Amino acid sequence: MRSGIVVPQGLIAHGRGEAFDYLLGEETLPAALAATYAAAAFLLTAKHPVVSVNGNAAALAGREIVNLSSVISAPIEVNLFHRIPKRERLIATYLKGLGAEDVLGVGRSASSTIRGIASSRRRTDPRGIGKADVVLIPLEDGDRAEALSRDGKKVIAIDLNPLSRTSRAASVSIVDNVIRAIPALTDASRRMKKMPRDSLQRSASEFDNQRNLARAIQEMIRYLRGWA
Ligand code: PTJ
Repeated sequence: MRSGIVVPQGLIAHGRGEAFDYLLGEETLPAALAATYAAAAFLLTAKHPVVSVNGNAAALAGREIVNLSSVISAPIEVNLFHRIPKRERLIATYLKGLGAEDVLGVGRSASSTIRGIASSRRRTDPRGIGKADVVLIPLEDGDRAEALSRDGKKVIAIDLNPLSRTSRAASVSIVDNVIRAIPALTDASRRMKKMPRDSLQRSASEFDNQRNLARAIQEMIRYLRGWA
């Protein structure tokens, strides 16, 4: 936050996430793993997959995001709620320093818009989220997930809160901490790359996000019962 990557509000977002992480024992539960495989299937069969990054995601898992983007051959796009040109450039430079080849969405390159969003997050890069069919959004609030879905894009969310609007609106919600979820998604993608395309498409289409979210909540309840 002091270097300007994360905004002060991001610390509150982080705390919200940590509270939920305690409710699942700070580990990856089976529902999150099932969602991770479905997410890998969506990303590997996408025509234009994109990884969207905000300040929190960059600070928590910048290196892991760069690795994932290279394994799934998807560009990274900076998309900020608190959009300030200097901050966009700072995050892009930070990610490039971690090995990202190109980072989209910076400055004037974010010239297309997502309908139905009031915040600056509506601005997207036509080479990235603008033309994407699958968008990975680690850690953010709900309006954009809903708008992207309305635009016909498949949204993969990573959100520790299974009740959030983002989790509810996404096609695949990984209820886990980004610091565990992104390396797990990278591993799954690396292994699943070898699978035939039709079997990946089947895995993607058979995934039922609402049912898997219910399973994540049940897993939290089971974990808490162990304490009660
Ligand atoms: O960098 P900017 O300008 O785009 O600002 C982004 C923030 C994070 C400030 C903004 O998107 C925000 O306020 O988000 P919310 O509404 O707090 O939503 C964040 C969601 O991420 C919540 O549902 C949290 O439970 C969840 N979350 C927080 N930390 C983690 C997390 N999910 C996964 N892993 C985490 N480490």
